Amino acid sequence: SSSAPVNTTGKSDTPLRGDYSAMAADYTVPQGWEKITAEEHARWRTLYERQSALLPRYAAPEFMESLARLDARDGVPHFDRASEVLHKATGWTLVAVPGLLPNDVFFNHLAEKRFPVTNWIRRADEMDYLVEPDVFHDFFGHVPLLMHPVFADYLQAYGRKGAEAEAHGGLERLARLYWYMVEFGLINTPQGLRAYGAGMLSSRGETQYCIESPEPNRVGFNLERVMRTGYRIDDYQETYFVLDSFEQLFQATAQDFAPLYAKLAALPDLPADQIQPGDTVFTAGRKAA
Ligand code: HBI
Ligand code: FE
Repeated sequence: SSSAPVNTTGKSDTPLRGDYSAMAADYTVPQGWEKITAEEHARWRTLYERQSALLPRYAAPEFMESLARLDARDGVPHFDRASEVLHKATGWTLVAVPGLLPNDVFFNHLAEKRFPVTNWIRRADEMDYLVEPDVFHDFFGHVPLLMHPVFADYLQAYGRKGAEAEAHGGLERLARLYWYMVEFGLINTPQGLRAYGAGMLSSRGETQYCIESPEPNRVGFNLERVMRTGYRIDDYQETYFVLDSFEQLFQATAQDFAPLYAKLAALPDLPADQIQPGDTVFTAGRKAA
């Protein structure tokens, strides 16, 4: 159903910013790299340098290693050139899109190892926060981990779950899995917790908050717990989930989700600001303590 793109930002009255007029049936568009202005490249460099300064202290090592291989420091990356590097690493390629896509279109791209990257960059007055993902969120936030074989395989497996979720009323649960474990995931390392989620690492404030703040809960990843926990789209997360490894996340998608959706349909949702019995607690947030 390639209907008008659903604005998944949760703000139904916010018109989508991108230009959806010239898109293909799969919502892809030309990137238009040659039309990017020097000012936009400079905005990219500002965002890139600002976030890169935070990575050694806050980011998972796998994220930093992969970002370096993408050679994206000098300006907005040329997606086709980046796709050559990415394809060698994990078989994925990037496709340019005007912005948020309907769930079915988005899932289908992931299932076929194509990552949709928005083809516009935020305005100068949106450097710290913007409602919809732009090229900096999508590329700087998401593409580095697509270079990591296990995480890349997880994301393809996640995409393949899309049709099943649509058929079994599991879309919101699958969206929570993406939100908590692709956008806002933490991973445990010998040096302590580190951020790998795209939503954190493309945001100066949340990169620091997710590791340093006493406010949020930080609890061990558990598939059912994540699928039952609501989330907010317009503020820092109240709970972050922690992986032991990316393998753990990949294994979680190895199972059939249909019986899980049926089981969870009979259980109440869980609030995002509470610790639950059975949680593996890394830190109890200020509210929950
Ligand atoms: N579209 N371009 C784009 N990027 C996303 O990350 C995205 C999307 N559409 C839907 C969506 N994410 C989430 O609702 C997923 O959970 C499906
Ligand atoms: Fe994202």
